[in-house]
Amino acid sequence: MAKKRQRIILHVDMDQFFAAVEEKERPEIRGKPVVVGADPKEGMGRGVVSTCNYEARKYGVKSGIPITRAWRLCPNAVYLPINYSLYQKVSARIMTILRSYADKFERWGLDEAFLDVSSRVKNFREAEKLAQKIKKQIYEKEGLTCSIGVGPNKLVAKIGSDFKKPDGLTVVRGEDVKAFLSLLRVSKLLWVGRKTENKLNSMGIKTIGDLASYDTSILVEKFGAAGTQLYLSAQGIDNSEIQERWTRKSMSREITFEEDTSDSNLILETLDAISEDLHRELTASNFTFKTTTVKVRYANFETHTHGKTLLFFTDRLRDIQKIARDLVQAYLRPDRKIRLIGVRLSNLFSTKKQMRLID
Ligand code: TTP
Ligand code: MG
Repeated sequence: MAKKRQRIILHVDMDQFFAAVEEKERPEIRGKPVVVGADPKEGMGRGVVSTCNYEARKYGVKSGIPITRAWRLCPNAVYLPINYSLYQKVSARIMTILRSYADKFERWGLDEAFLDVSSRVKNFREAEKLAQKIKKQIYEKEGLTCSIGVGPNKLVAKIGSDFKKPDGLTVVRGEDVKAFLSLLRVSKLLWVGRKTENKLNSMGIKTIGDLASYDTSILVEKFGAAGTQLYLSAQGIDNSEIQERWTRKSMSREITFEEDTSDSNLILETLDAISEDLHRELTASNFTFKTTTVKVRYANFETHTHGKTLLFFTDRLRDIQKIARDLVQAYLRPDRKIRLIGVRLSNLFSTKKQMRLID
């Protein structure tokens, strides 16, 4: 009788992606700390850091912190605005390379992807060689490094790619999964956010190993259905498939205010209304989504976008509204008037097969 074959999954994550692309484009800034995001305006700027290179991370700069804080931490860094169209072009070329190595392929945002290579390699040893080959090809073609995790499922592969960064390669065989996960902090499990982490810590659960040996019934009592998910993840169990998504790219709505405004109530209410609108379109066309991006244009036409990608597809209105409200917070300033706000949902997945369109 044929034994069910173990899957072999790769997760590829580009290193310091936006900053690395910028360094590639501008040899003169190589080796310097580079911060990509809002304009720091000599410490008076608004908005956040999108990403920065490892040189800048040494000073404590990281994704998501206010640009003013980055400026205080590292005034000598090279500050660059986000050049999405450039990153999109580079991303598309990288994704084409990655796709060619996979039986099943799932792109995740601009700089990550899952590859199911189960039928292309015989074992983890060969998978490791394949991963090296992929790293080499991306480096030769694009001059960029990435980190790769190889594991028996998406969960382990994803944690693996983050394990040794930059330019890392981490291979975790099925039999090593529990030992590999056990010493990592619970926050490495992707759906453990700050709140869940605090709650787990207060229960004495710090590492994934602590979680794995915890009483499941108490987890379910405290976290509901998510408790079971937490427990399974802690065991390194994840049966989710790599999903090729043949889908529309995005749907979006934006509104220009009658009069430029800094009234946060008005702005948040408008954002809720846009979210409702999008939610109607989403459900009417049977889509779910993973990425929410808000767009803010100030009175002087300075425009910012900021996005968040969830681990799972959702179509709930409250997810759209909550994420959009969270994302817009960084741009609400009593002293700055907003001209336009918008929301875009992307990473869409059609729940109706016949409606899937070629991406
Ligand atoms: P990440 O893969 O999280 O970060 P990174 O590639 O810059 O660095 P690392 O080496 O740690 O992987 O995100 C990919 C890109 O997405 C990143 O280059 C910029 C963008 N991004 C934002 O715009 N805002 C954010 O809050 C984050 C986390 C990323
Ligand atoms: Mg990355």
